[in-house]
Amino acid sequence: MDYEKVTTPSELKRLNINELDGLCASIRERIINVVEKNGGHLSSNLGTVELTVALHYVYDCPKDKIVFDVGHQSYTHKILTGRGKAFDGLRQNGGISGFPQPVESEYDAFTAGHASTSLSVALGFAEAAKQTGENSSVVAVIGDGALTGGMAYEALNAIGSEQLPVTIVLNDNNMSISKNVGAMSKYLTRLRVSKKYVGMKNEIKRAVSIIPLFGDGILHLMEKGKKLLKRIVLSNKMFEEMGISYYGPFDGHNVGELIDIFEQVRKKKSPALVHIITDKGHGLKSAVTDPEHSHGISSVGAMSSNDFSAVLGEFLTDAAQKDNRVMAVTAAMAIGTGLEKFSTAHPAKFKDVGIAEEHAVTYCAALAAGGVKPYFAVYSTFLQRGFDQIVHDVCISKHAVTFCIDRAGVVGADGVTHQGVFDLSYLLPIPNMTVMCPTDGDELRAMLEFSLTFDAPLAVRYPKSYVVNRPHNPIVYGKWEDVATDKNSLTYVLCVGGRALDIALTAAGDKKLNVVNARFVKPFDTEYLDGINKRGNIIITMEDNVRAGGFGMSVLQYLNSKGMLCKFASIAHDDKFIDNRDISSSLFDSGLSRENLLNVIKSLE
Ligand SMILES: Cc1ncc(C[n+]2csc(CCOP(=O)(O)OP(=O)(O)O)c2C)c(N)n1
Repeated sequence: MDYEKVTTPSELKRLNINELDGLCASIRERIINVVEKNGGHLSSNLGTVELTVALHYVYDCPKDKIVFDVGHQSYTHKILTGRGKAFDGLRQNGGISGFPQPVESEYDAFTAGHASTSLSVALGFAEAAKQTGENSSVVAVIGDGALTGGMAYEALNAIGSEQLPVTIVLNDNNMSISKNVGAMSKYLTRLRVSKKYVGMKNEIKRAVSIIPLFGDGILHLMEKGKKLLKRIVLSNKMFEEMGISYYGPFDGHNVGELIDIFEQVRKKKSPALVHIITDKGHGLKSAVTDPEHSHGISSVGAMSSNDFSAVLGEFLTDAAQKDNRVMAVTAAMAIGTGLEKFSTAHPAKFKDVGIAEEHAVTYCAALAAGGVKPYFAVYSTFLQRGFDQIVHDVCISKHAVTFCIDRAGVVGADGVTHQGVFDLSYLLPIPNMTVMCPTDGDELRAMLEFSLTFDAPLAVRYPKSYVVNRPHNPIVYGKWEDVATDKNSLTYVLCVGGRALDIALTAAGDKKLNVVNARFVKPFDTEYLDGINKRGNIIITMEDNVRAGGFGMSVLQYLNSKGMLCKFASIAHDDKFIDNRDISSSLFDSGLSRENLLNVIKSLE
C-alpha cells in the first residue's frame, strides 16, 4: 500500500489490517528518502512507524489527541495526516517543520521540541476534556530517553493521583540519543528482558488467539496474566503502585498486536501505560547498527564546518589529563556538544545525567562546592530548563561551574523550539555570573584556558560553528579586543560572537569602521565604553540574541547612566519567535547583515 493513497486517518481506517505492513514499508521508504536529502531525525522515526499507524488506526484525531514527546518522531504522523506530499519540504524554509506544530496542522496536538513535556500536556488535555464535557481520548507517546527528564515524573505523580483516562505509550528502544542512562532505564531493561515474562506473554497470546475477541477479552486476560506475573516475576511494579495500569512489554513493530492493545486500552477510564519495545532505526541496517549517529543527520550538501564543539571536546580531554579536578557533564547530548571523545578518554570524569538539565546544573554546583571543576556542556535552548538552578544553586553561592553553551544564536533546520537566542537575556541579569563569547575556535580555547583559573560561575556561549581562526590578544578579565581600527572613523561596532564579527568585518570593507570583539559580555569593558562615549561618535552593538535583556540593552543602560553623548543603535533579534529553517535567512531577517549594518550607520550619521 502506497503512502500516497492514505492522506487522512479516515482513509487509513478503511484499510484492512493485512494491508498495514505494506503501508509501513512505503512510509519507511518515504522517510529514508526525504531525510537523506533534507536531514532530520532518522532512527527515531524509523522506530515509530508501526506505532503511529496503529495509533491513527484506533484513535480519531484531531478530536482525540496524540501528544508526541520531543516531537522528533512525528514524521509518520505527518505523512498520515495530509502531509505526505509536503514531506518533501521537511525542515526547509517555508516547508513543514520537523516537530509537531498546531499552526501547521490541526492534527498536531501540541507544540514540542524539548523533551519530557508530553505527560503534562496529556493530563492537561484530559482535564480540559473533563471540564468541557468533550468525549475524547488522550495518548502521550514518550521515549525511554524522555522519561529521564524531571518533568515526566512531576506529571506521572499527578496522573497517578488524578486518575483521568490518559494513555501513556512508552516507546522503549533503550536509547536516548546515546545509550540511555539511569536507574529508570535499568528498571525498564528488567521489565523487558525477563525471560519468564516473555514466556508468559506468549502463553497469553496463544490463549487470545483461540478465543473470540469479544469486549474486553484481551484486557481481561492480560489483567489475569498480569496478576499471575506479578506474583511470579515482577517484584517491582512502580507504575501500578502509582495508580497507572501497566501493560506490556509488547513488540512495537507488530502493527496488528498494537492495534488490539490500543483498542482495549482506549476503553479504560483510568490511566494506563503501554510499554512497547522498538528498534531505533528499524528497517534500515545502517540506522539499526548505529542509531546514535543516525539520530539526527545533516542534509545533503550541508557545509562541513569548523565546529566549536570539537574544540571543546579536545580541550577538555587534554585538560582532564593535566588537571585532576576537571569533570565534564552532559544532559544526553554527548555527541552534539563534542564530549564523545572525552567520554571514552576519561569515563570516570564524564557524566551523562540523561535529559535532566535542572539536575545537571545543581549537580555541577555541588561538584564545584566539593572541589571539582565541572564543565556543563549544553545547548542554549535546553539550558532554559535550568534557569532557577543557575540562580539559586550556582550563582548565589558563587560556585565555579563553567557552562559551555553550544548552539547559541539561531540554529537553522530545527526551527522555533530550538533557537538559542535567549541565553544572554537570562544570564546577564544574574549577579556573580560572567559571560564570554568567543569568535572562533582559538579564542574558545583561550577562554577555556582562562576558565581553569577562574573561580566563579562562568558561561561561555557560542554557535555550532565558526568560519576561520584569527590572531587574538590574550584574555584579560572584562576587556574587549580591537579587531579592526580606523582612526578616522567615528563609528564603533561592538560585536558579540563570530557571526556578528564576520558581518562587521565585511561591512568594514565598504566603510571606515572600528570593529570591536566584545568578548566579555558581562562584565563588559566599561573603560572602553567610557572612552568612546563621545559626541559625534556612533556606537552600534550587534548580537545573535534577542534585543530585550541582551548585550545592546546592557550597554545602552550603562551609557545612559553615565550620560549618553554618542549616538547608539542595537542590532539583535526582535521580539518574535523565529521559525526560519536556515541560519542565514534568520540572521538576515533580524538585520544581522552587512546591508542592514551599513543602513543603520547611514541613518545615524
Ligand atoms: C530538554 C531537552 N534536552 C535535550 C533534548 C535533545 N534530544 C532530542 S531527542 C533526544 C533523545 C530522546 O530519546 P527518546 O525519548 O528515548 O526518543 P528516541 O529518539 O530514542 O525515540 C534528546 C536528548 C531535547 N529535545 N530536549
